[in-house]
Amino acid sequence: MQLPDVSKLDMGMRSEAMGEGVDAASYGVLEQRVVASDIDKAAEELTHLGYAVVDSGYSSEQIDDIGRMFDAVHGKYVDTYGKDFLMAIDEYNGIRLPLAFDDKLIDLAANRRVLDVVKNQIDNEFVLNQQNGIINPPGEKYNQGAWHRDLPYQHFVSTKPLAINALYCVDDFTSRNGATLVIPASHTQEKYPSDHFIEANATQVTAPAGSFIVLNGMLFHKGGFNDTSIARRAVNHVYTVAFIKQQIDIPSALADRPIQSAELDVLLGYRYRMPRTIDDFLEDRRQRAESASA
Ligand SMILES: O=C(O)CCC(=O)C(=O)O
Repeated sequence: MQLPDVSKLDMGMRSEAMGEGVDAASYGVLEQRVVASDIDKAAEELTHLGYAVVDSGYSSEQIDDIGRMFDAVHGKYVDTYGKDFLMAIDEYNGIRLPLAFDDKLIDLAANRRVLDVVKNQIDNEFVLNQQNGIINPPGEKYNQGAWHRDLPYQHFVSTKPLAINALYCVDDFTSRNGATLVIPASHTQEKYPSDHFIEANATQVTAPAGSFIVLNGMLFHKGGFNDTSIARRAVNHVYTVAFIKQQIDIPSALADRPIQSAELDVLLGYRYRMPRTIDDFLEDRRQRAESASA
């Protein structure tokens, strides 16, 4: 029996994975998790570490299109709400619910690979709670550059995830342009960790444009400092169990326009709107009973 000499473990290297070729020999193991697909791999990482990188499956043309769409939507957003106003409320480096400005961003929120991972993590139906365009400006602080959970002000641990984030990388996420930092496994603890723990364990997640950085919604994370001359752009999605209210009422923001698929009806929250009256509640029950018996 050969035990590692702990005095020789380099404590500064804990965030670096051992990588391929690691000797996986073990003893005393009766059960091992089986990973048969990319979804299983992401699920295992999400469960243990709280984060995983998932490829969107988009072509380079599609990735470039999303980049152009992002800039066009930011332009419309600033025209609609005004640069001075957005700057005054620290909202200039973002876009709230960009899909309300361009339907193609609904497709981004409904990316098949991401939805399959979310389905794996959240039992039962889930809704898109929010979609936010994020701009990490060069050489400046911005509103996502401080540690937070995407269910902020919450200090509990749940046995099953209630929220999963998928941060789409519009641009390459590199250490120089401030790729997202995470505190691994912080979704498993109620409290925000100590400064010591953060310094020793914070990990930067670099990923090419077209990837999604998927997080447990309770994992502490933040954007890094962008030390280049070009903004780093992203689109964050938070998917939650349906009983958590959406950040913005998405069906209202889409002016209640009809949605052509049952999956989007659920995802965008049309199936889970808060009934305003008892009559509305009972009518919703009637419709559910009718579709269940159809
Ligand atoms: O900009 C980033 O990398 C992090 C974004 C973020 O923290 C968020 O959208 O919640």
